[in-house]
Amino acid sequence: DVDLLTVGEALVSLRSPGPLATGGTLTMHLAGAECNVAIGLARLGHRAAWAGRVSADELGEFVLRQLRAEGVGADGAHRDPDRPAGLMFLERRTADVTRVRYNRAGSAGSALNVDDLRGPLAAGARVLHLTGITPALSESAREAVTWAAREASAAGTFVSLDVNYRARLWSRAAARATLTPLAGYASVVVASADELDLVAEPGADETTAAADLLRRGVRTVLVKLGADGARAYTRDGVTEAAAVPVTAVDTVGAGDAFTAGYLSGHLDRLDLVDRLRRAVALGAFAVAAHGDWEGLPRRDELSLIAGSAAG
Ligand code: KDG
Repeated sequence: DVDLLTVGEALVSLRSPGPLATGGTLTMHLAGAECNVAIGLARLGHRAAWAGRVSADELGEFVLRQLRAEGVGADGAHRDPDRPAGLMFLERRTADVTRVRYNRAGSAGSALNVDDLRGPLAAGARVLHLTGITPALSESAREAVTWAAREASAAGTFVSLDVNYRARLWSRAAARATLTPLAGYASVVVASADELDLVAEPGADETTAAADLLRRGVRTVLVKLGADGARAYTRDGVTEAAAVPVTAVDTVGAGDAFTAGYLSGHLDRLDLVDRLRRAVALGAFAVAAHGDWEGLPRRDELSLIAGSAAG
């Protein structure tokens, strides 16, 4: 058994320090929300595994090497001989504005299907982590994620869902139609405030949406508030955590780091307040460094950022 299994699309991210249209030097990085979470957990010493499809070329090899270098199990990765790697371009337009574009339609990752996940799921995991990105990629990916959530929850596995709405991939209505039922399989749902109504009634406010999720069996609803920290709703009420004040240089990946911190706390059986403290600490590490996951801490570095839940 691994501690955490996650499934999704690993992207090759090409970063430009200035406007893409003017060209110049790009740097190549691994990206993908689920990979970021897996790396966050592996850095903290948990056994994390990732499953998905990668291209059968150098870019697919790059993805696997990066995952392995970070200690993430990738035995559940399928190499797709027919489809290319999904790409993400990140251009820095101003000191604090970055713009993202995807070249991922028809990618290897988007061809994920139920059969790809049978082996990894059967191998067992304490936590199955899913995001609302993967089901937006294709019909087979949507089926695969829904199947995995249903199987894992029926087997009593702790399922985590980060809504992660991506407007470039699907409409809010399409996302709601898939993600609302998906959330019903989850033990923990993570969302930013403006994503909550994608897993509840359209237009539901935060309290109503959280209450609705708890009624449907979700144990914890986590609302990410960025620089304002986070709120957790459980049957026992609402718990708040302040963000750790740091200078933010790159917010991409912060939500994934937050989720990784929370799930690490869950695996370590911390209480809610300490799970949230670890979540906001990892969020702070992520925003204070460039890259989706490069700045995430090892366990002995947790205490580097004041206020973080060490140990
Ligand atoms: O959360 C960071 C992700 O957005 C990034 O790594 C790319 O997975 C990604 C996506 O689909 O946007």
